This record gives sequence, structure tokens and C-alpha cells, in this order.
Amino acid sequence: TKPSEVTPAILMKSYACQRRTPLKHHNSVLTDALEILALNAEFTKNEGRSVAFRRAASVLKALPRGVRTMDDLKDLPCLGEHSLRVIKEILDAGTSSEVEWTRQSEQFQAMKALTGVFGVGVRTADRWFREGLRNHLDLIHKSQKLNRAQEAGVQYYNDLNTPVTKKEAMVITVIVEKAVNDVLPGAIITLTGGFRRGKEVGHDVDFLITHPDEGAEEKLMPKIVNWLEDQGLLLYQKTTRNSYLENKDGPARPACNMDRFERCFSIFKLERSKLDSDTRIEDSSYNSGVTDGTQTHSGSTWRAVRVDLVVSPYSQFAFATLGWTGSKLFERELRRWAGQEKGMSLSSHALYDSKQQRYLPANSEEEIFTLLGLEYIPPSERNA
Ligand code: TTP
Ligand code: MN
Ligand code: MN
Ligand code: MN
Repeated sequence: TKPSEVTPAILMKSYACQRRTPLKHHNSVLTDALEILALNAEFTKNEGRSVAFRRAASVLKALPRGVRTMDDLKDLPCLGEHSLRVIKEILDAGTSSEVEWTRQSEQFQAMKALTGVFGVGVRTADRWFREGLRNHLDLIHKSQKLNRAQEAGVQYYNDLNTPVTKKEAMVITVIVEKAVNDVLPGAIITLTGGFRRGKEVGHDVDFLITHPDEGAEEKLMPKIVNWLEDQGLLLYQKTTRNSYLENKDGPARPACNMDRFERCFSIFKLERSKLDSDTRIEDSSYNSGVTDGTQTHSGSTWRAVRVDLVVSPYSQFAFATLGWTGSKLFERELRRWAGQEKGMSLSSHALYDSKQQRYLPANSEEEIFTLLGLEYIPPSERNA
């Protein structure tokens, strides 16, 4: 063999949960393109297609170097005909006509804008699109009927679409720790979601809360919420109680990806002075400026930040931590691996072994990976 032919083969495992996927990788041009198509497939309710594009993008994120020719993709898993066609077009011409066309289409832009409103999912956005609405301002001007979440979504639209920084996440962590330890001393608070994976910014801040005494965490959320409300820290909150034991089919029902923990979707009112005491703005008239129904946030003394709080019993804490750390594709792949390769069913509550017909307990994420027959992947490499 000539030296030029000895390109070292990359051994790429086919499940994302078998691979290390760092936050920063070498193929963002390609993965951004594939993720546009994935998002568009989601918008048009084509789940299978969407996952296929996301898996393809995820494989490229795990590559140790940038793709330059189609030869670099030899023997890689999860790259379907459609994804390969898009990649080839970008390698040859710099852009993909399908991606550019999608990006600029009226439907894609409207769906992106409408689902960008807190409380609006694909189904609602799609209905509104067909009724002629195009963005969040149309929701006000055409006096659309909105639920409480969507009202808040419109009101704080600008803030909620401004990425949350790590610094803001840290300030909120301190607040949440204070609240939780005030109402239940000894409770454990973990930052989960994207920030646990090392992201620099996020669309929200996610927390998981537990207590070493099993049962001590019951009904904890209303107490936390009351504490936060008393301090004037909440602009919006919706608490859902734990429904895990209400499920007659038994826990960890494999078809259901939504977990049943006691949880709170909230919007925090974050004082900017807490972020940087040197640039404190004393003028209290700032937040009064309302023009078109959305908050004008330039010069405001505070800003709105989405925060997710989840409470888990101690015995489920490892599963909850794994389930709430993400990424979403990594979670999906973990469950697929468990089901298809191990005959097990994984949820954010438990791991069930169908062959043994019993639950397999675990006290740490490491133990769960071992039970699943997987090499441990740390949070910073779960950015699939
Ligand atoms: P997100 O906060 O939606 O995503 P993220 O933190 O990875 O990214 P971002 O920076 O945009 O916030 O979800 C965090 C994790 O929580 C995700 O891995 C899936 C999990 N999750 C559940 O388990 N159940 C749920 O109902 C939701 C909404 C999320
Ligand atoms: Mn690298
Ligand atoms: Mn998050
Ligand atoms: Mn979240």
C-alpha cells in the first residue's frame, strides 16, 4: 500500500451513547445544515426523518477532524442517502440548495419564530401558521387567544430569546440553593441540562433537587415556589405534582419519554445588579416602557430567565440526573440502546430488565452505564 492510501480508519460506534461527543467539534458547517433539515422535519411532523438527520449530524460531531472529501465518510454509521447528498453538495459548492431553500422558506421561518415563544409547541405553531400568523407580534396584533404560559412567552419574548450565560446560571444556582436549603435543610441541588455538559450559554437553567432521606422530598416543590414568590423572584411558574406512582402500568413505561417527577417550569426575575454590582442601574422607571405588548428590556434593572426545577426521590436520583443532563439525542440513544441491544427499559426514574423481570437499582450515573454494558461517558462528552 502506498502511504497515501493508509488513512487510519475511524472506528465510529453507531449509537451516540457509545461515543464521546465534545461540545466543540470540527464540522459545524455540515452539522448546522443537517440540523436545519432535522428541525424542518420536526416542524412538518416527520419525526423519523428528523431523528435520521440528527443522528447523521451527531456522527459528524464525534469526528476527530473536519470532513474534507466524501472519502472521509467511508464506513461511518447513520449517514443515509439524503444526508450524504447534502454533505456532498456543501463539500462541492459551499452550500446546499435544499438547506438554503428551507432556511428561507416562509413556513420554516414562521414555525421557528412561533415555536420560539415559550409555551408554543409544533402543533399550535402549525395551526397558527395555517391561520396566517407569522411571528410573536402577530399573536398580539391579531389578538390571538393565549394560555397563561403563552402570555408570559409573548410578554418576555425578547429576554427569553436572549441566551442565558453561565454567569447568570451561577447567580440563579445560588438563589435556588438558598431557597431549597431554607425550606429543606440537607437537600442536594444539581445543575443539569446543557450547563452540566459544559455549554457556555443555554435557553434555560435546569436543576434537579433531592434529599438523602427518602420521602423528605415529597411536596417540596410548592414550598420552594412559595419561598421564591415571597422574594418576588418569579414572573411565572407552573408546578406539576409527581405522578410516577399513579401510573397503573408500573413505572418506567418504555413508550413514555416524559417523566413524572414533581416539577416546575418557571420564569425567574433576575436582578441585573446581582450580575455586576458595579453597573447597577438605580432608575426604577426603566421597566415601565411597554410599546407593542412586549417588554422593552434595554436598560431594564432585571431580566426574565427560564428555569426548570425537578424534584426526585433519592432512590431515583442517579436516573434523574442522567435523564436531565441530555443532550436530547444522547438520551434518546440511551433508551434505544437499552431497548434494542439489552432488552431493558430506561427512564429518568428507573432501569427495568425485561429478561430478569426486575428493576436494576443504581446509585450513580457510572453504575447505570455499567448496567447498560456501556463505557462511562462524562457529561461534557454527551453533546450528541
Ligand atoms: P433542555 O433544557 O430542553 O435542553 P438543554 O439543557 O440540553 O439545552 P438548552 O441549553 O437549550 O437548555 O432539556 C434538558 C434535559 O432535560 C434534556 O436532556 C431532556 C430532559 N427533559 C426531560 O427529561 N423531560 C422533559 O420533560 C424535558 C422538557 C426535558
Ligand atoms: Mn477534536
Ligand atoms: Mn436546559
Ligand atoms: Mn429545560
